[in-house]
Amino acid sequence: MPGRQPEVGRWLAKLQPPPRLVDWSLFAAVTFEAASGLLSFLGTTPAWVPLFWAHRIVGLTIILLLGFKLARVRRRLTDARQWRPTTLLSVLTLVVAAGAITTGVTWVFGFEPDVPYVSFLSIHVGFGLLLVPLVLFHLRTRFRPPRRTDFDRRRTTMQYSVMLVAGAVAYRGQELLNRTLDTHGTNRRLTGSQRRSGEGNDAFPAMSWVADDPDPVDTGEWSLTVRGAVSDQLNLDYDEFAPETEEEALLDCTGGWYTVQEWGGVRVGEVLDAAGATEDAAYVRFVSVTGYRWSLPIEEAREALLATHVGGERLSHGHGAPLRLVVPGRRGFQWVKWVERIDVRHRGDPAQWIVTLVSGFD
Ligand SMILES: Nc1nc2c(c(=O)[nH]1)N[C@H]1C(S)=C(S)[C@@H](COP(=O)(O)O)O[C@H]1N2
Ligand SMILES: [Mo]
Repeated sequence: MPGRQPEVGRWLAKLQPPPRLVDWSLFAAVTFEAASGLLSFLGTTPAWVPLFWAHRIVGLTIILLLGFKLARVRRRLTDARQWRPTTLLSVLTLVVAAGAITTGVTWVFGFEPDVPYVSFLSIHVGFGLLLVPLVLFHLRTRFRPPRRTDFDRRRTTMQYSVMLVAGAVAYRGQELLNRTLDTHGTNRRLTGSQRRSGEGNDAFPAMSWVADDPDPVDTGEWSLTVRGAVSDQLNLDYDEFAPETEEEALLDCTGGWYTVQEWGGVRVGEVLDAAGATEDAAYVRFVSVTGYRWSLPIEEAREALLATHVGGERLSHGHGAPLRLVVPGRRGFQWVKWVERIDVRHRGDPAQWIVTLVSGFD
């Protein structure tokens, strides 16, 4: 079909923002992706849906922006005489960007290639986080802020609207394709996590956030300490935890899977009442034998469960025996396993964000 190619070319050229704007948009998009990706780790409820959508759409526009950029700098990469030391950094940035995009796209199509030690989605997260400093360095080596002339109210608005709409259409298309082909990619909840079905310990993976991997805890020697803003500090043995409350709750891991299980245990509220939490207590912190910890506002903590059982079975070591936290409505990383201490406190615990990342490294 003669004449077709130039037609598409002209069309794309119209869509293409000025070079400086493309570069800065890439930086903005990558930063947005890292921030929204990290923030999405907290999301579990329908209120979070717009964030997940934004992450998908902006992620897909990066493909277009990268295309513009590559078309422009192609010769700097293919012509060896134009290589500079910073070219290596540029190539590395490109490779990492391609890694983030392919793992993201692979993921939404429901493929989960088996990789040792980590979940496939974590590789996407790794690429994404690496990309932010790389793009920042890349931008620094050729720092040229956008100028007024780069912006044209009508043209710029048109270009960015088309890119975002293209991203949204591509994502919708992927959803429809997934449904038509009936891939695993359809079997997900709003966070993108895929279902693990079945009941009990073997129905879902045992996950550690980063490096937590304690030896099995001897229930005979274990006890739960409750201390802090309480009238009576407690030391509770395993026998005191008959699984008197049964509750169905959904565990959604940021590694990209979820499971619905029947958890058996004791309400945190009962333990707090037994210890006599003081009037001014505001937060409850759950601490693992590994040092891993998380805090919840006391009202929410009261409703949480200290579980000894899952699907009618005693918890296995991997799932946090003898005792683990079950907090419906919170992402999996906050469901502390191998709990050995509860601190009743007056304030929250910002350091928990660091502690969960480094606990388990000796
Ligand atoms: N002490 C401790 N608790 C932990 C973790 C951990 O690494 N250490 N990982 C969390 C993460 S990321 C998830 S998704 C859930 C997984 O629970 P599971 O191993 O029973 O599937 O436990 C959470 N509790
Ligand atoms: Mo997780």
